[in-house]
Amino acid sequence: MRITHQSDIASSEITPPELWRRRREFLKASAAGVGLIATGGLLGSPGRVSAGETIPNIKPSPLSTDEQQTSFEDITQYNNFYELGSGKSAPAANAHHLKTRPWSVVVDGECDAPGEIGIEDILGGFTQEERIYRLRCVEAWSMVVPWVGFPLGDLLKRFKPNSNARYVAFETLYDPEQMPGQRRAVLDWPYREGLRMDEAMHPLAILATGLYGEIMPNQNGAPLRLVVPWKYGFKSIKSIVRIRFAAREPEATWNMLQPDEYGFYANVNPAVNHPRWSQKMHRVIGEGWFARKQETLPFNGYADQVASLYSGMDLRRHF
Ligand SMILES: Nc1nc2c(c(=O)[nH]1)N[C@H]1C(S)=C(S)[C@@H](COP(=O)(O)O)O[C@H]1N2
Ligand SMILES: [Mo]
Repeated sequence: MRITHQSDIASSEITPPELWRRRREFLKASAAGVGLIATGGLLGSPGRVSAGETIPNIKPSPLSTDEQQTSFEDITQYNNFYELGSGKSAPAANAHHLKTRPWSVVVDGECDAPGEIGIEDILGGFTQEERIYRLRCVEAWSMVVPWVGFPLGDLLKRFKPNSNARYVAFETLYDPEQMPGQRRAVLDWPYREGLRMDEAMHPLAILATGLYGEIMPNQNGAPLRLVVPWKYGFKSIKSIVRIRFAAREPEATWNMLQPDEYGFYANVNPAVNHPRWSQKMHRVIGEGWFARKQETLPFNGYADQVASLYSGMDLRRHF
């Protein structure tokens, strides 16, 4: 696998982190040709893989739930992805605007080996597993998704976080041309999220590259999105282009917008209600609007594995 660390690159080729977004603009403007050749080492090859293609050699994970899986149709037609529109069906309708090849993720901040990794190297360089997790939205609905992905910690370790790295910050692509929702200030773009370092290193936290055995559909956060099964869905940031190790708690989009409604931790917690509705029960997508709601479990059912991360913390205050 090829990870381009900043130290491996001739100094003339190093792109200061604050310029990476502009380089993307440049690449887009210059179409294939010259731009890609000039920065080929940084971005990796523009592969042909796209949504709908099968991901080879997927290993089943013992960390999966055996609950009834939500249909592919519901998972890909009922989405939250404000960059592609604010209704549940808008992301699927606008999915074709998003171009996911070439794609790369910059990893920098408090680490000894900052750099950049292309999506082909992410797909080929980490063992892709099927992890069936329930995704719980703060809006009190859930679905069970057979994700394809790998532990987030496996990728983070390659960039050698240093002892100041207490948090990990994530950013979604900012490109209003591809993301029609970003043409309006619905949210403070780019979408940002963060985890504490120990949460990020927990084996249940994954980076997902697909679902139902196939390359991730755009509306679900292609080509790479976070999935943190013990937290509300808004933590699971989509279409990631930057990961930054940080000393302080990073900004998180919904938390900044409405801090009394969306906490930084956002652990699934039936005992702490959203100010406008209860979090005790939730609707299961696919069971129909009139089906009985399900009881929501602390940490979305993963208390045995993750509750110890929060020992000594007041989870009503740090919701
Ligand atoms: N970049 C980005 N990531 C995002 C969102 C978003 O609007 N933009 N919505 C979040 C919310 S609120 C939820 S519930 C999940 C939904 O994921 P799904 O559409 O794959 O079910 O994505 C999360 N990740
Ligand atoms: Mo959500």
